[in-house]
Amino acid sequence: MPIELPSSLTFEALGSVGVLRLSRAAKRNALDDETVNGLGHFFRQVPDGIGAIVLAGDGPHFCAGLDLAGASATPDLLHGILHSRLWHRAFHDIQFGRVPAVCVLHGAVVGGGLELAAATHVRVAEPSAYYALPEGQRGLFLGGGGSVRIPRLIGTQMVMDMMLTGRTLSAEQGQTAGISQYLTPEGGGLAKGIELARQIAANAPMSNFAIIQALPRNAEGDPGTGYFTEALMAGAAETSPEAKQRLADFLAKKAGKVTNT
Ligand code: 1HE
Repeated sequence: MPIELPSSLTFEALGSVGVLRLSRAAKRNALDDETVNGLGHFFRQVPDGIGAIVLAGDGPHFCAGLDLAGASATPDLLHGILHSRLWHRAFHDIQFGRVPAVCVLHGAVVGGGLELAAATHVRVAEPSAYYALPEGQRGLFLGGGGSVRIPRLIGTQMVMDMMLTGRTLSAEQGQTAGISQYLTPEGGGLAKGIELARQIAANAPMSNFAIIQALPRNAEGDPGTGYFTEALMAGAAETSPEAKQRLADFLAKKAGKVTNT
């Protein structure tokens, strides 16, 4: 059944990979409530047969962050808090969804756009990508989970610097800081994102589930609970029929080796 999406989001299935695009280029893919809700809705209902998602942006920029037109109309404190919680729900469903997401970054990746990218699992950047958190300049604060996720990527001091001084990071600096894991030539981001998503989709689904659900929780939680959860996930993965087949293939010399590419 086709997923109903707002006009600001476009979905295309490419075999085992789904490509979801922010498609509100005229407003630089600024995130209004409809788009944020649409993102959550999509990641809760990733179609069967899709093993990984590529998230990209139409037009000259990945995402200009929060739609400032909508934000300027927030009537009171409670609505402001609830608005942030709406983002939290949607981005939680990206980070802890059924399948991993690869994000392709180009142009402005700012404010809520960087928060969105931080909720995905692998980030690919083109040289035009640049990163900023202009919340301080706009009289705002992070509201899409960025104060939790972005320091874990690049460190609290760097986030503080970006927010206090309005510092912008280039694609190269973002790569060094840990925002992106891959840097491609200009225009090569989508192809790289799809290539990575295909590799991810070829993994056993139980392994991918454990990687996106258990790994970050174990890395950030208390070690005792982490080791216990790890054991549960390891057992679940190891005893899955898919693992049995893959291990048998390796032992029968029918599976690929790990090579130094
Ligand atoms: C927007 C937005 C937006 C563009 N909300 N409408 N985010 C920001 O502070 C970033 C604000 N935007 C910019 O700095 C620039 O627009 C860009 C660097 C992203 C792009 O520049 P450019 O020259 O390519 O485009 P533009 O001409 O500035 O914008 C094109 C249109 O998009 C224009 O509307 P138009 O009707 O005049 O054509 C812009 O008004 C509109 N537009 N960005 C609304 N953000 C959960 S909390 C998160 C808090 C934050 O994200 S704070 C950071 C907000």
